[in-house]
Amino acid sequence: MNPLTNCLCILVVLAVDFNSSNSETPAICPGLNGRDGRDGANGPKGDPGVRGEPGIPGERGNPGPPGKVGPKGSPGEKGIHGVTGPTGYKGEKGEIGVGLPGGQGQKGEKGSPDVESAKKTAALESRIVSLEKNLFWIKNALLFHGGKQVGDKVFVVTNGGEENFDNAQKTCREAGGRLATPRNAAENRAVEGIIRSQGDSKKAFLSITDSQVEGTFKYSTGEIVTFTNWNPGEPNNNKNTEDCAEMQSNGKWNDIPCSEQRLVICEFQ
Ligand code: FUC
Ligand code: CA
Repeated sequence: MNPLTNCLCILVVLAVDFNSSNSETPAICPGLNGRDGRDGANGPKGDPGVRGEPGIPGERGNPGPPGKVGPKGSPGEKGIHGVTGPTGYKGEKGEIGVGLPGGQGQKGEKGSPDVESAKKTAALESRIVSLEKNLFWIKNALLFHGGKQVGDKVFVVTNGGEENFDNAQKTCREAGGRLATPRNAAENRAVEGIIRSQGDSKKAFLSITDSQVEGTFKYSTGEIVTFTNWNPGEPNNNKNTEDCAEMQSNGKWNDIPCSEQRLVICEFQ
């Protein structure tokens, strides 16, 4: 049957079916297709397929979040020694040390008399230079501390304490000097200046007494004094008790009892 014929048959069937409840198929048309049959039972499992070709690799994904900090690694091997740095600045000069005297050197060989004496002379000269240096700074220290120099004599007052004549004399002798003995106007002025530096009412003993012969004043060396600067009317041996001499802050002298307490000014020469 061609499609047109078949279509007409369907129309006819539909028309007949529409006017009659009889579902019997008229003989003039071929029957309609039946309903689909039920699904058949599952077939047997197929053979495994052939492994396909590997696909094309996908695009690289975004980097993931940073991972946790890992445990501390063990120390690495010691590196190679670095390049030596530049030399540092020179340090400040240190304080003068106090060395112990060195041991005695070995005895030298005997030289000729000329060589021996030249060596001795050189050694002595070296010692003189050293002594002169010491003398220079010792004198400077004394002058710095209120001492006064006249020629090669230096006058120095003790710590300001006052003593009787015997003790004052002892103090100066123990220091390697003697009580002040001004032998001229310049030396007198030097002692006067030191007394004034201690106060206008201060007075100091001089190394001059008339203990041996009343009225005859002598230095501690036993010589009779050749220079004096007595106050008018002095020495008067007041109350017959005055055998020692003092200098007042005006530079003038007066005789007083040796038991009095006075400043101690020593001279070193
Ligand atoms: C004068 C001095 C004495 C004493 C007396 C207070 O007579 O001559 O030495 O200083 O004053
Ligand atoms: Ca007197």
